[in-house]
Amino acid sequence: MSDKWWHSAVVYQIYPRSFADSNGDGIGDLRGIIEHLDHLEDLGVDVVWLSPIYASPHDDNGYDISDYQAIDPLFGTFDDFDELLAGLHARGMKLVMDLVVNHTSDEHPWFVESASSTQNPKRDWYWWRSPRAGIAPGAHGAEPNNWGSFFSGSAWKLDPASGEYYLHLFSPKQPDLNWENPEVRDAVYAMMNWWLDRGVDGFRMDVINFISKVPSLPDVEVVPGHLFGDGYPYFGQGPRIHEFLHEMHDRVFAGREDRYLTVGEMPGVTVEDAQLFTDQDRAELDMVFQFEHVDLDHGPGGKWDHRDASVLDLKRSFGKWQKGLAAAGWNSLYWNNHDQPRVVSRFGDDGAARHQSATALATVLHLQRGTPYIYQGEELGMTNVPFQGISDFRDIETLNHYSEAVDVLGASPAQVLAALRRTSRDNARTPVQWSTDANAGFTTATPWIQANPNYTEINAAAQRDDPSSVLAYYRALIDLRHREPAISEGSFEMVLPEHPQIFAYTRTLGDRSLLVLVNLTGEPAEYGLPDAAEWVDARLVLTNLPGAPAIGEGHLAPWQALVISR
Ligand code: TEU
Ligand code: CA
Repeated sequence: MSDKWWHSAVVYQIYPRSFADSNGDGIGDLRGIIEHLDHLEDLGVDVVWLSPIYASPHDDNGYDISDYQAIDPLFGTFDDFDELLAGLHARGMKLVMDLVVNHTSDEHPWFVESASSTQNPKRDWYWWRSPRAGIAPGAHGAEPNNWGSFFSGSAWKLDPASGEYYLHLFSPKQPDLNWENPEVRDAVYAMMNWWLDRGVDGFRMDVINFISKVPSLPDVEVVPGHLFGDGYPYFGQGPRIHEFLHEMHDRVFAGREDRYLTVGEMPGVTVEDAQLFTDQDRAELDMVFQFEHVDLDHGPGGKWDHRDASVLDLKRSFGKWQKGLAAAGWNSLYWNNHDQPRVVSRFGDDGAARHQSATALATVLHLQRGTPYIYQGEELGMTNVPFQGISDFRDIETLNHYSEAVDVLGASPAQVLAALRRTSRDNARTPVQWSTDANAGFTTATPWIQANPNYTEINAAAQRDDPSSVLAYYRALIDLRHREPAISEGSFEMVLPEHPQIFAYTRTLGDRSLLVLVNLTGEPAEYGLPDAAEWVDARLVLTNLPGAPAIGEGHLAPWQALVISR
């Protein structure tokens, strides 16, 4: 495996709407990011992944794009964009844009033309189908197939003018592009090249494993009690997915690939698929976001049906992906993003042991083999939010789930709200907590979504100069990755695989080894190393609990992380 620059890089995800508001409209913007570049440089991250800033009706907070080559005025202008890009590059940081090309907005001119008539030359740029035979258009069951949308309801919307339906795996305002059509692919590649020619450094590709569908769009099994089924077998890793991604690589990145980072967001992808997607010899993608570890606490009923995930569950999942992509391919490493609840509330302890558990979880993730991603506010130990009622939420997925569960399926509002508080994407979307100023220093206006009330304790200003802060610990982890080739290039070996509390592994490169030992529980943990003699002269590299028991004593305090080297 040749050393790629992103092996030692750390990526920071910015969800611009919630990062920093510079013009007092309550919504984050590009100038707000420019005003906080020092925070990113001080943290030491190498790449910024910027969630969509393009023209959008904001039905799904910008993941519904109406012009791929325009900056939405909410976020600013191209002058602001160029200043941000120059500011990042001047600080030695790169900018990766969010590529959302499984679907557009229904207000994109491509869709407006496509929907204007069944004869329009762009009709076949989207998935239009006639109603199911014998059922009146608009009646339940008339949809061309029985797939459900990720945002509740059918994956089809009827266009009364033409009497045909169009496919939307997400919101009705996010019609799926038809990648079978070479004109669609040509237009996407041209747009990607336009952004690369502007100087951006790669793309995070939204649900890119959905772009190849089985063209016959077959029906699926519908679970009793549900109105629609899961079409994933026919749109997840479809028949032409590798062909399309290889073609994209050829048409956009070939000849200059070492400059760029490409990461494909792939819900449901298996490690076997990821081996194919990320094998550099196949010239498809550099890495993927897999979802196995963030689906571990989903019960049989899906994300809103909680089950407790154990430390062993987490170890087995991460261990499988480390092993699966060891020889070829590459892992992305993440706990958080704009779709996931905050990890310290999810797999840690956001109460008394918030600091310890946040830093323990960060240690487990950052020292694995792969490229770590930090989501805005994670470096501060930001937590889930004590949302009171449904009016506190903003996310379309959350609001649609509430109305379907309560209004259609008759579920108890209190039960559904409890599930939303635990799992809603809005937990990740409240303002970054900069200071104890009003609204966490995010805005001088009323923010588009409330700030977490705990900003008075958890904020960047309180941590910036505190060497014992979560922020300082993240800086140390990033610095270690930059300094230690055994972390960026070394092999990974799980240690104590069956220990129910301790997530432990070694990283080895040549005669250099590091041992990472993390107690991922709130109880003390005892352990015995199989090769203890080899670590007797080990040197302490990093710990999240200075003064706690050091290596060789066979026990770890609650949430204690130890990194030692020999
Ligand atoms: O997310 C796709 C995806 O996997 C999410 O629908 C995720 O499964 C869900 O939120 C968790 O239940 C991408 C973007 O990250 C997300 O913000 C968009 O809403 C979605 O695609 C559509 O663009
Ligand atoms: Ca603003």
